[in-house]
Amino acid sequence: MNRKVKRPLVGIVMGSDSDLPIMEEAAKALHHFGIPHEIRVISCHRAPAQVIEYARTAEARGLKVIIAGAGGAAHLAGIIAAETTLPVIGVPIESSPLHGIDALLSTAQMPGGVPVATMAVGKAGAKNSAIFSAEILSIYGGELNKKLKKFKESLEQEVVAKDRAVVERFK
Ligand code: RP5
Repeated sequence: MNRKVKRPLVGIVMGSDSDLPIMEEAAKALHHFGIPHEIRVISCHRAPAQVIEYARTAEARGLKVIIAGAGGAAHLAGIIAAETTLPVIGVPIESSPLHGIDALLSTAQMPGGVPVATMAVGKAGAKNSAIFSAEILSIYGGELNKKLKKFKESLEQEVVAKDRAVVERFK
């Protein structure tokens, strides 16, 4: 699927363009699964009205999942979750002197009633946010579900290949 011609199903948002090298991992994984997506920079601290507008219009625009990556006092995912009933996945980013522990806690510690599914800090979290989106979108089966199963098998095959290489090297 080409995200330029298909209506986006997943929205990737980030607090700053400095987050892009991390959040590109999410875009790459969505591309791998053929999931149409959009990418936006919308800061909840520097442009809060835009964040609220984005969250309030997301469902009507056809989005099914929103991925929000931010660093520091990372409130982006939380504010979006406050303004939509779509599932929101938060990716904490290690951009401050506290190396992401601040973003992790502020993304994860949401008050009861406003969930944010919090991923790992950094690139692994960004990649997992896309895989988790694919899992949400594939709950009723179909092609995407088959792709996910193939992906899981490929993870095992990679480890098996690495194991063989290490065994061979230390024979
Ligand atoms: C957060 O502040 C952003 O998500 C980013 O991780 C961090 C630094 O932003 P810049 O100062 O690089 O724009 O809001």
